Amino acid sequence: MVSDKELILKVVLVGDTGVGKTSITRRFVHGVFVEGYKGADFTRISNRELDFGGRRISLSIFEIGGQEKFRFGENILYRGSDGIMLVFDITSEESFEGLRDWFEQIRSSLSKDVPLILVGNKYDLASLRRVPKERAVDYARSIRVDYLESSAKTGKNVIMAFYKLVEKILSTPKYRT
Ligand code: G3D
Ligand code: MG
Repeated sequence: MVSDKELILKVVLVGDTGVGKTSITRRFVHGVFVEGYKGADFTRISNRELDFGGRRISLSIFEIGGQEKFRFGENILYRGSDGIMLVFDITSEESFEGLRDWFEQIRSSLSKDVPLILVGNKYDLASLRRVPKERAVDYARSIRVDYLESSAKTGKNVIMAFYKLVEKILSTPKYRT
């Protein structure tokens, strides 16, 4: 039976505190950037509907709070995830180094074939860059994921990052039509 039922996908943003998970999500959901918005880095959920090649999709966007990094082994917050956006800040080497622990946690919590994308945020601050693009590209290659640089401030590549992730999710056997 053909159904026009909305497909609900759970996507999760992870990365150290301050990398811009909330700002990326706000940019994507509300189209705005709120300067100097000091939100606590808690786990949050928001939603956005989108049309993907005629398919109605409702994205449940989870931001996993920075403090969750210190939980070792399986983390139930990932349960049911369809895709993961691994975020760091290109002006913070520490946030890039932090990816290792996040990646390990994802691997302990989810099956290996859950789609993942790596995002280097704060591209508008490229003059303060601490993580050379080649380094990020090399890392992305080593974990076999795509790499994008975004700015929640200007909006660059924010929609693209979500679309690329959704595209990857929809190409997995679970969702392929
Ligand atoms: P988090 O949810 O990952 O913890 P936030 O990160 O979204 O709260 O962002 C942390 C800080 O980085 C915020 O600044 C926010 O405005 C800033 N930020 C997020 N994305 C960008 C970006 O693309 N460019 C620039 N220039 N700044 C960004 P404050 O000052 O509130 O700490
Ligand atoms: Mg946050």
